[in-house]
Amino acid sequence: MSDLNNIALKILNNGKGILAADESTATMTKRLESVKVQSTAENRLLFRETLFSASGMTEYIGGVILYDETIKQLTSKKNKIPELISAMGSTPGIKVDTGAKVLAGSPNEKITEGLDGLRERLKEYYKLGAKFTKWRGVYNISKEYPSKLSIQSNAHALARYSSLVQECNMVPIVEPEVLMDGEHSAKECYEKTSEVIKKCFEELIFHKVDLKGIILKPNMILAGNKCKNKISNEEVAKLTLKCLKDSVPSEVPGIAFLSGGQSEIEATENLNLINKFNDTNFIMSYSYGRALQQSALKFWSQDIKNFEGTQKIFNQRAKMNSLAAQGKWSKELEN
Ligand code: 5MM
Repeated sequence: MSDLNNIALKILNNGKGILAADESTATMTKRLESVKVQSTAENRLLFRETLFSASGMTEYIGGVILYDETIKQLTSKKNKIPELISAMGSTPGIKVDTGAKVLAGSPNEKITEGLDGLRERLKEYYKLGAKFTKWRGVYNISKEYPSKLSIQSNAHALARYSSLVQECNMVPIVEPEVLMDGEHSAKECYEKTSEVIKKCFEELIFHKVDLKGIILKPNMILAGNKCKNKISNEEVAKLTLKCLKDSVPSEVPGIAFLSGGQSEIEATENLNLINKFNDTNFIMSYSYGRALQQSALKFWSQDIKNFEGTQKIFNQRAKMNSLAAQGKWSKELEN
């Protein structure tokens, strides 16, 4: 087994998943302001350090995706953040894209940037302790979107990123996120997501990426948030599995879903059903941002020094998702 495959498995094995704490400063500011906390570097660190030192990290979180600011910050005890994460038994990772920008030629769509100088930045992150990385391509659905141009150019960027990351001995998380914003049906989400993922793998293979050494981070198949015809959680799980079985090569060791704006419980319930019905060899786990942090952030904002209370809430969410990653969750366990 290759080193990269071992890292991917260590992150996702035994019901573990990923904490996506890689919000850029702009996004983190929105999150903090939504709970009326000032977005200073100290407060961003305080919240994140509170989560990273929670006991749930050891049991349920196999990897943490950091943002550039965080990976360079020191904890209150003057330790390096990646060292804290490793000491908790988890694996530090880093978001390396520089954000989604307007796509020239199709101004209503986005292309993710960050390839220039990436090889040098990767070496720096590796030295700082990162063992895996993340890059997110974003696609919106409407009658004419995502366009072929957006599907092709984001897949190309994800593949170039992945080959550079593997060259630097880290595991790339490949995140093509088809957004849930809009009126589209689940069927449209299924079709567009399948097209997006298939194109990503076509490019990954073309760029000679070792598929055993990546983690795929896709969206689940959901009806748009403004669609009148919602589907059941069982249908979400079945369609998601059907889409992935059909578009992901069997060498890929693991799939870690993003939550994409689902509520905490919805994201847990859907993951649980996916695992109950899972008839593939893929590990199906989580790489949640909002669905792991929302309640903890709300509680923390009431008293930013209440570490234990905040950690208790985070531990519970992490535990519920870990059970869901094994198909062992039920609603009753939430109370
Ligand atoms: C944590 O949020 C990440 C994006 O941050 P920026 O928009 O500030 O770059 C995001 O990539 C995240 O990792 C995934 O979308 C998963 O997060 P959710 O909240 O959808 O589970």
